[in-house]
Formats: sequence, C-alpha cells, structure tokens
Amino acid sequence: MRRSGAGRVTELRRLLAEHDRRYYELDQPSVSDAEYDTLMQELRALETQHPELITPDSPTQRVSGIVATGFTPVKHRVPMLSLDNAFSDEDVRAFDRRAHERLATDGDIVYCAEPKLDGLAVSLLYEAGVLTRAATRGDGTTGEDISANIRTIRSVPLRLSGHVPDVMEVRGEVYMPLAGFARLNAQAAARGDKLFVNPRNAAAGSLRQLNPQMTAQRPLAAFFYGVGFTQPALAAAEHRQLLAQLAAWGLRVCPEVQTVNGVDGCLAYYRQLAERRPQLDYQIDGVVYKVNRRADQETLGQVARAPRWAIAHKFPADEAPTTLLDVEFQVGRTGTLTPVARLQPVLVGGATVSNATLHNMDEIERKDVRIGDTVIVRRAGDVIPEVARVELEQRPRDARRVQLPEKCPVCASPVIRIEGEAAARCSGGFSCPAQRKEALGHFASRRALDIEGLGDRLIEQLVDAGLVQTPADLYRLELPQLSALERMGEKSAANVLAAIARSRDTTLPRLLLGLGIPEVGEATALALALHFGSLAALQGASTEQILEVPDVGPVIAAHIRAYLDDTRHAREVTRLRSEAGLHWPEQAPRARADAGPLQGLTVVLTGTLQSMTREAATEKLQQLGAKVAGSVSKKTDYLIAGAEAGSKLTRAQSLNVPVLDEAGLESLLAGRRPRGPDRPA
Ligand code: 9MJ
Repeated sequence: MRRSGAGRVTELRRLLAEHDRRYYELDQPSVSDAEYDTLMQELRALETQHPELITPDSPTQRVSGIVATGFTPVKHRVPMLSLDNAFSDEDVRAFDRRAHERLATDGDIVYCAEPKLDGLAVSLLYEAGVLTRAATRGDGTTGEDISANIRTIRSVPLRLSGHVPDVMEVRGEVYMPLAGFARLNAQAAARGDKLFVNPRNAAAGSLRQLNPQMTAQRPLAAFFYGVGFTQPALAAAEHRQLLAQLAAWGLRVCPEVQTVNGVDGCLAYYRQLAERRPQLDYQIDGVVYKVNRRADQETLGQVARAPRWAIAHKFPADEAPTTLLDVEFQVGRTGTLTPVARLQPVLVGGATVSNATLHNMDEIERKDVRIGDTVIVRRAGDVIPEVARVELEQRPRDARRVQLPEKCPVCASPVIRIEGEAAARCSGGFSCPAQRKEALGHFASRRALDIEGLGDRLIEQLVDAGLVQTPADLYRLELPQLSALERMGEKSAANVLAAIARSRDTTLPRLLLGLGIPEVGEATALALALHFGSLAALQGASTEQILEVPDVGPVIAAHIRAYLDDTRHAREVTRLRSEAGLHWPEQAPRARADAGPLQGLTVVLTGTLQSMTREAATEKLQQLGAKVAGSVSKKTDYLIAGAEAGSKLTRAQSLNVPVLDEAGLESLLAGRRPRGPDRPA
C-alpha cells in the first residue's frame, strides 16, 4: 500500500531526484517521460493539499514565479580563479618545467586533463547537502546571485546524496548543449526573432534573465570541476578523486576527464580531444591540465588570480575571409583610440562577426590593411575577433588607406600619440564623454575608491542626467537628486551616498589608481605611493625622478607626467582634496638609499594568523620593502607560519628556510630581522 502525506512526499522527491540523476548524469533513464510526469503530478497534488510540506529542495520548486529586479552581489568564500593560457606545445612544456622546478621533482607529473568548456563559470553553495545559493564568477571575488535561474537547470541537484560536507562551494561551468542551441535558434528564426550568436552567449543570456520562467525554457546543463570553500575539508588526495566524489554526490562531471602521465600524456590527450571535438554535444575551446595531487597544488599555489597548478591549452583560432567595409575609431576609458573594422558579416568559429579589432595604427600599417580589402578574420573562443591579415592579391584598385583622426570622434579634443607607444589617445580625460562613464566606473571600482553600489548603470544615469561629470562631482550629490533617478529608492540612494562619504577616507595608492592615469594599474599606483609618499611629491617630480620608481619605464613615466601637467587633471585633483574632502595618509618621500628596512628580503606566508589577515601582513611587509612570494624556494628568507600550516612548512624545513611564528612576524614588522640567515640586504 502507498504511504500518504509526508512519507510519500519524501519518497516521490527521492524517486524524482534519482530519475533526474539517471537521465542527466548517467544518461541511462529507467522510466519513460510519461512515468516521470505522473510522479511529478502526484507530488504537486500532495503539495497543493499540504502546502506545509513544501521545501526549497522539492523538484516542484525548480521554477520560481518571482521576477527579480536585479541580481544581488555575492562574495565567494574562496575566490574563483581564472586560468593562464597556453597556445602551443612549447607553452605547455614550459608550464610543466615550471611545475617540476617548484615541486623539486624529476619524475613525470600526473595531470588531470579536462575539456575546457566554453560556458559560464558558476559557484554553487550547498549547505547540509541542500543547494542554498548559486552565483556567477563575476570578478572572481564577488559574483551575482543567480540562484533562481540555476535551480531551473534539471541536471543541477537541489539536494546532494550521501554523506556531504556541512558547507561546500562547488565550481563548474553552465553551458548550452549544441542540440538545444540549434533548437532554440530554429524556434527564434521561425518567430522572426533575433538569433543567438553562439551557445555561450545563449547560456549567458539565459542565466541573466530576471524571470526564472524564461530561464527554465532554455536548454541549459552544467559540468562541475572543482570546489571552493569546504567545511570540513575534503579528504580526496587527488583532483581526480575529488571529481569522483562530486559525481558520487550527484554532481555532473564531464565524462571526458582523464588522468595522464607527464607533459606527453597532456599533449596526446589534447590531440585526441581536438579530433573528437566535432562529435561533442558542447562547445569547448581547449583543454585544461591540472596537477593531480592536491598537496602539490597547494605547494604550487597561485599567482595573481590564476593557479600555478593548472593551465588552459587553447585550440587554434578559427579564421574566415570577408570584406573590410570601413574603419571607425572607438574611444576607451583612458582615451585609447582603437580602430575597429566594420566587416561584411561572416561566420567564424560558430559566431557571426561583423566587427573586429585592428588593435592600433601600427598594426594597420604593419598588416597594410586598407578599406575595401579582403581580410582574414580570426576568432578564438570569446576573445574579441581580430583582423589577422590581408589577401593582398585581391586588393581592389580603389582600396583606401586608413587615417588616424586628428580630433577625438567623441569630444573633438586633440588626439595624441606618445613616443614609443602604439596607441593614440584622446587628450580629453574626464572632459570626454566617452571616457567619463568608464573613468567614473574605474574611480569607484573596488580596488580604487571602492564605492559600493555605484555601478555602471547608476553612473550612466548620473552622467546622462548631467549630475556628475568628474569624480569630484560625486561628493556633491544630495539625496533628493539621487532618489529621483529611475529605479532608485530612498533607501538605496541613502546607501550609495553613505558609500560615497565613506570613500573620502582613502589611501594614496587607491587614489592614484582611481585617477585613471594611462598605464597606471594597481601595482604601479602602489609603487608610486611607496616611492613618493605624498601626492605633492609625485606632482613635483620630474620625469627622471618618476623613472626611479621600480618597474616604471619611459612610456609610463611620460603618461604620468602628461597627466599631471594637464591643467584639467590638476584642477580635478585639487577639487578632490579641498572641495570633495578626500584624505589619505601621507609620508615624506622615501630616499633611494633608504628603501625600507626589509629591502631585499623574500618572505612567504602560510597558515592562519591570529593577529591580522594574510593580506594585511602582506601589505605591511611590502611597505617595509620586503617581497612577499607565493611559494617557498631556496631564495626564501623566511617562512611565516600561522596555525595549520601545511606543505609550505614542510618544504621550508626541507630547504632549511628559517620559519617564524607570529612573534617573529612582529619583529619583522618592527623592522628587525630575527634569527635569520646572514644574507646581504
Ligand atoms: C572549464 N572551463 O572547463 C576550470 N574549466 O579550474 C575546467 N575551468 C578551472 N577547469 C580552475 N575544466 C579554475 C578554472
């Protein structure tokens, strides 16, 4: 006899989840669609009778009826990494050599080789085995909450099976299977709607739907290839075992994943997959190799936002010939004029291309590109298509040379080219509307002034309404002006104003980055601030003095000087300080001889520190002149080990690198070099 009520509801959910798994994950359905639908209808009926039994992980709850107004930001507990690219066998061999050196091993490294899916990276949070949140990758640190849309994907389990960690971020790729993509576009064509360019864009557009009912109609699927934060830590010693564990919990893992021996195993895998690529039901743009031993991954660590233990080996780009109809110039954030080719639309690598970048005037001259030419367009993955070369023998008689405009096509300020640099730039700065929105967005971004809530859309509104032209204007905004904007409530307006006010209390590196000086990124901004100590010292510095800053070459120095010499920029900086009230700590300029008490030291941090975060410790050490590295080598002067230090500690001990505890760190930060080696500074 059938159970009724709660027991039957649980049983139905278990059955439906098992059928989903057999269908989507194992590709071995054991019931017909009609039988599946009958079970679902029974569950719906029971839940209608007993609404108190509805839970978020019920399969009836996949599609929410709620239409969102936007996507909330989500901070990943562990950042989502991106991958470095290899474009040739030699690149892969170099990667393998670096891994050998860092791991200090001679034998073949075992790699896990995976197809590189061309979809959208997502992070799914499972708490006690239940899917509680899903987010896009975003900038790797913060993504957007797309839970309602991810829940509609039938191959994503709402509940994991078996013994699972209490908390787990699972990383994977959402994609649109090629068959589903073809069907979707056929339907769109029949309706006379616009077609999707490629499966990746279709998947991205589907995940960005505010109405999950729309997403539910899109044929999306997902494969999973890693984890972020887990509590407790996973036992798997190998990446391949970790994937097997994910699969056992009900998460789809790509069946093409394979372990291979050494770099030759990697390259053999690459060739066989490239050959079978046309038979796959999903788009891939290369292969990913990951060092299989997780302890080795830990030893290798990461640089910037990419792991040293993995690399993406990209397939060669696709190419197609077409006609160059015209060349227009686009103005970017720092005023760079980029020549853009307007093309006779052509299909390249599964996407229709009608615009392609020509990079800069030097490239145009080098490739001898003329309007009217037949050009070869090249496209690799989601990289912007480019004009690879010209078919010279097909050049028509009336082909025209491309002219760099003398005036900015947006604001008519003079266009300048700095000696030794390929790019031509508009000299308008914040006064050029093309640069204004981008420049304001850059000013407000997380690594610069970090004004939360001041996103591209709001900046667009503020500029279009004439409320803001340059950053200093932000600090004059008032509540009624902001809350009168479309889609801006009183509360969010107040939040944005509070965030703007908070940003007054800033640092010199953040300000220097935020100004948007061409070629000055985070590292250069920090180097300038450390070297000069104050804005006034930098403003008063000659080009030669700027050249004394580590890693600043003639082109960057020329940009900095040109920026500071422009009276409009000088006025803006004055307004930011005196009118807008920005303030930051300043120091006397650091003399060259006194480059910090820890100059010449290389330090590595590992484990959990009690007194401060690793980021804070890194910043302080760098300010004192030390170099903070990601992994231990013979060149390391000190390893600072917090609680639960792992393989870095073992490695330091085996290399006789002095290991400091937190008291040792304190000494270092006080400018002393504790019981260390007698190495010349
Ligand atoms: C893709 N796109 O298929 C990773 N990826 O691993 C695979 N991406 C990845 N792995 C670490 N298979 C960061 C990104």
